Formats: sequence, C-alpha cells, structure tokens
Amino acid sequence: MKIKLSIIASLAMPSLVMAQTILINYTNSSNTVTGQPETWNNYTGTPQGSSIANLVDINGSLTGISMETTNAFAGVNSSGTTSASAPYPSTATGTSFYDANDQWTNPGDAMGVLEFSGLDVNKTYSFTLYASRITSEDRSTLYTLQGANSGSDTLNPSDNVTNTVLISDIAPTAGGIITLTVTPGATNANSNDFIYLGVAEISAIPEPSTIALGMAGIAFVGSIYWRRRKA
Ligand SMILES: [Ca+2]
Ligand SMILES: [Ca+2]
Repeated sequence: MKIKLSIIASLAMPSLVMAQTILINYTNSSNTVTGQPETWNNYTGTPQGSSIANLVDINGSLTGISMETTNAFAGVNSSGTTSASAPYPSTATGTSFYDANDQWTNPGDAMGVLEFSGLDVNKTYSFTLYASRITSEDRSTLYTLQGANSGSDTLNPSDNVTNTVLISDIAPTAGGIITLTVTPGATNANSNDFIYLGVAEISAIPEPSTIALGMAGIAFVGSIYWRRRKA
C-alpha cells in the first residue's frame, strides 16, 4: 500500500512540486561550460539589446524564458577564481560580466540590467548569484530583483571562492517579467565602481496554492486506491 502510494506520488509530484532550475554562465566565447552533468546557458551578450530567446534548464529542456540585456555591461572579466572549491565549474566562476562608472569607460553608469521574460505568473523565482574577481579591494556588488515584488542582496566578489547570495520568492509581473539590476554595493571601494556578475542559478517554484492543488490531486488518487483495496 505505502509503496503503491509513493509510486503514484512520485509520478504526480515532479511537474507540480519540484523546482525547475536554470544555470547561466556570464562569460566570453572561449570560457563556456560544456560536458557537465547539468546543461548550462553560456551568455556573452554584454551590449544592450543582446538576448537569448529560450533558456534551457539543467536537463536541457527549453523553458520559454528569455533573457535580454537592457542596460549594457562594459565587457567580460576573466580574472575570477578557477578553484575546485568554487560551487560552479571553473569556466563559470572565472568569468564575469562587469560594468564601471564613466571614469573607466565613457559612457559608463556602473549598472547592468538583465530582463527575464516569459516567466510563469503561477510560480515564484529564487535567484542564486555568484561573482569572483581576484583582488583584495572591496568591489561589493548589489543585486536587485524586481517583479511584482522585489528583493536584493550584496556580494563582494573580491577573492571570492565559495560565497553566493540567494534572493528568494520573487514573483513575476502580470506580464511575466523579472529584472535583475547590478550596481555597486555600499562598501565598494573601487574608484571605477567595478561590479560583477558571474553566474545566475534560477529556480522556479510553484505557488503554494498550485502545490496544494497538486497535493489534493495526489490525495484523491490515493483515496480511490484505498477504497478499491477495501472493496
Ligand atoms: Ca551599463
Ligand atoms: Ca561566468
């Protein structure tokens, strides 16, 4: 009985309850992530207007989610850590999109913005963000997510190997959009306001009401089975 119910649950659960995960490497064309158990999106689109039309999840399935650079990054830095202790492959941790103020590049606004569209309004999204830059100077970077609600957190990429930030439970706008804005953190000590984004790991999580519906469905199937057993 218990085994049968767990089989029914495992068949019904994945699409309803389990998170869908997307991995994005912000990089140049010579440092892509390939040959990993998970499928990655390698993105080189620093200029404004660059985009990926259909991101893939870690299983290689198309998600229908698009990503567009709506505020340019100045370029790609490849002086991040390549340590095996880092949470992602070395070609992902070693590379970052960066931007800076107009002392470094003119025009420069020390801001990069990525727009994610095609998101499911019945899900919330959690973003784990990573960046690494080999330097001792504080280059804290503030990541702000804006959808129907917002969240933000700061990471100092300087000599970073293992640290990530997690910004959870962001709901898309009614139009299915969340934007990620990258700007200097309060303690950033660089005169050029260098900021970095190396990796984004996005998890899509069904809303509690959707999960409840799924669980009710499982309970219903289970109760039919139970009644048949008793009959
Ligand atoms: Ca910019
Ligand atoms: Ca990267």
